[in-house]
Amino acid sequence: PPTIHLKDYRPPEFLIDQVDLRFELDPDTTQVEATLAIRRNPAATRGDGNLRLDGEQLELEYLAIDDRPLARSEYRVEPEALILRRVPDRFRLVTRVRIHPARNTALEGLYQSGSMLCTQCEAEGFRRITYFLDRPDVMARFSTTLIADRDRFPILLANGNPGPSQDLGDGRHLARWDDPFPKPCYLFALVAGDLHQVEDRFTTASGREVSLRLFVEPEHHDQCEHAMRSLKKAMRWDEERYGREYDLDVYLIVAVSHFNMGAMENKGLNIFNAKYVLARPDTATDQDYLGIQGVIAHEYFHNWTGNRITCRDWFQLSLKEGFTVFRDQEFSADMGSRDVTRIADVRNLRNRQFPEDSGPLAHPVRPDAYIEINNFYTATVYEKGAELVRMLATLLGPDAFRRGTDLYFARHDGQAVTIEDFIACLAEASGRDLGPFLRWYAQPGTPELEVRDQWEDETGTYRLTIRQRIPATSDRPSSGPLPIPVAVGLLDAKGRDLPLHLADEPAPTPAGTRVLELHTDETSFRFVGLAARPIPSLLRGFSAPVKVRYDYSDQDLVFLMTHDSDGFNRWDAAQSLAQRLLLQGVSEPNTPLPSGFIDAFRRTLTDEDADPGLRAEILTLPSEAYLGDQMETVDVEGIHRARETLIGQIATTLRAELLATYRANQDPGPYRLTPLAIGRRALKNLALAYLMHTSDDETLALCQAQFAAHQNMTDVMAALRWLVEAGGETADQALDAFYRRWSDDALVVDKWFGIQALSQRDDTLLRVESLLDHEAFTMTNPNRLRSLVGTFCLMNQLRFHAASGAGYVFLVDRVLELDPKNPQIAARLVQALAQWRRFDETRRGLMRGQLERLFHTPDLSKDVYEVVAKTLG
Ligand code: BAL
Ligand code: ZN
Repeated sequence: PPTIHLKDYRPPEFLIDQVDLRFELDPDTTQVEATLAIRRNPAATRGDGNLRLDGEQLELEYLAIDDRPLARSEYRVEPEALILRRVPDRFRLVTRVRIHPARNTALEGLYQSGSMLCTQCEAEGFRRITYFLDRPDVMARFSTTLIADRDRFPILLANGNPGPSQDLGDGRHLARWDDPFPKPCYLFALVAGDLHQVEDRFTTASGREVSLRLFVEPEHHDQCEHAMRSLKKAMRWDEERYGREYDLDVYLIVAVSHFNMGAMENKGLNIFNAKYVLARPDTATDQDYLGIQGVIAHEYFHNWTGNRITCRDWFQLSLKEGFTVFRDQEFSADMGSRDVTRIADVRNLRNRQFPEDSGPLAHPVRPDAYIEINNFYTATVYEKGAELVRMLATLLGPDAFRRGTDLYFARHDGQAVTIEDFIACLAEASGRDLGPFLRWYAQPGTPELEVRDQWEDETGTYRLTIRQRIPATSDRPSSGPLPIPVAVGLLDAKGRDLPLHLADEPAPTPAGTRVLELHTDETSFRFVGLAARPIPSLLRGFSAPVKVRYDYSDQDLVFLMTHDSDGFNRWDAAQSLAQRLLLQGVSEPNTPLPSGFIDAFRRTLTDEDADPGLRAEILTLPSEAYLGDQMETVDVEGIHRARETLIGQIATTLRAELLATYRANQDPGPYRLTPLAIGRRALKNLALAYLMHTSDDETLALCQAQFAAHQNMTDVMAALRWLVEAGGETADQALDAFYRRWSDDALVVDKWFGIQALSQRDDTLLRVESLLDHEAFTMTNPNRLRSLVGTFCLMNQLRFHAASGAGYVFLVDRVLELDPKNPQIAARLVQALAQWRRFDETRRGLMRGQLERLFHTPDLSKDVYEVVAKTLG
């Protein structure tokens, strides 16, 4: 398959100003008539006079230019295109095609989910609906007419504002929608179904009344409140933080059961994976609630960062995704605990993006080549992209950053633009030269900062020297030094922040954090006026997506973990120390713990003054996969053993404190979603996890009681997790009871599959294999597939990487089964093998064998082919 390159970008030769779509909807065969007002683009160079429209799996029935049906000699149909010969400079094209939603298992274009019909067009799904210039820099006004059976599809939705509707008298009805805002076709959407509607209202800052409507399958009518509340908060926040108002009369969200991604920001009609809409305290965990709040906000924020201003081409994907993730992260931080939110975001980055950035699928935040764009909806484009925008915000400061985004919205509204356009607005508004910052968008790999320091007692001077090192990637020279904001604080022996006085400045800045800027390979900062050698707190709040190397002693880390005023760095110090101990434990299993470690754990556990959510994070050990990523060669069993040993030591030594913490954080009251309530549940369940490590009768009874009490899904899942891990009859009984209770709620059943796939028991693969035959398992629902197969292969390092290689065979069997049906999800699963070179020789060989088995399969999708080819290298 061909590779598409950024350097080959050319403006479109033709533009489309107006699109009128008419759908006669039916799951088996839907007829789509498109009327396109097309004209030559004056800004583009003239080609051969032909017009090539994208189209896949379309059955062409009718084709006319300016009302004149075309003769066979005037056009050609190819598998992925319709080519019109010698078209006029301006004309009206009418096409009519037939498509088959019920047969669409790829879930791109128009497809059936349960009894409803819905669409997913990003990135290139619109070409499966009608012939079109399916590229984001072609922006058109759309009107959509939907015709369908009134009983089966009483609700008919599309983008924009509702227009007239009509009963057609033959059992069918018609609805019309008009979107006044020009948009690329990837933002097109329609939904038809028999859905329950929840309605609310929002008055924008300028007094515009907006009707907010959430549509769900009828049985979920009582799981919508949280999503609606989150939407209203997000709308207000975007007005206050970015001056962005909503612009249509209605804002629609539809929850669907079959969805490849999390959600989709279609103009005025967001389509969501039901997982990111539905919640009730007894069905959804705290993490689900927070995920919904974040994704609802994310899709809403896209209305400005993505829709009103979109991407010129798909290489610019991070223009909308990086910025929008940054916006949703900040929203979540404002709604909850800022430290805990930041920790979760950074953990996610380190667990998912760092490995990606050092492996065979590494790519810059703005990739320069792809085979299948669906493979680039990655942690790098999204989460590292968000870190880049965060650094820009840090470098500019809040006022200049806001001036810059205001300028961006004013200047580029209604346009399809590039990352340079965005950076230019920030540069202009701040007066800063951000040219070098663009290197961040072109440079793959995680930079490292080597930090050295020097103390001069006689002058009270402390010097920090920071060298940046950009990892070499095989095919790319380093692009030069990166601008890096490094937030630091200096602590005195009591743990207080010191005033920071740089030698070349007239006066110190007040005690606290300040941002040092790196612009060259190596930079020194001289702090003066200090009474004693300080302890540095580096990269506070994770001010840049880098790895810091500084030679902290164990005692320094214990000190920072218990004293740093920066909550994020307290966590990070604990992580560094735990990582050090665990990796030592892998190579030398009987090394005693450093003095003060358990004590620091105890103090954190019992520190009633600190945020319980933050305490829970500090006391959570790094995951096995993360530890693996820190090793030259991943020692699967060694890591597991070391981690279990440390958990055991903590659980045994601190048993009394853990029990007391568990009891003190029980909350018999109604479920609340405050940061404090969430934090207390997290701390209690962390204590339970440690206690269940020994699973004696007392803790087993606690765990069973928590499971049976069914206070809320957070507590139930925490208990079930450890009951399953304990195994035996209690595990089976709990799993049976859970399934019986929830077999009608698909999202809860997903949890049931997931928890079994996550188990570290040695029969997990056998269990997962037998669950493939369970009545509730299906490969055709992406959530279900991810919950069982995805969880096992991507989140269970110990069992997926069993030395026998059985996990690898299992994975590739599933990928081969799935690829012809849903290549997008198949390609995601293959990524479980991306790190194959990092394992021992035996596992390497086994993984390579399975990758080659895939590679030699005929008719592989572009999606899977690209991942496999790059992974094999
Ligand atoms: N645009 C794809 C889904 C999302 O990032 O919101
Ligand atoms: Zn997005």
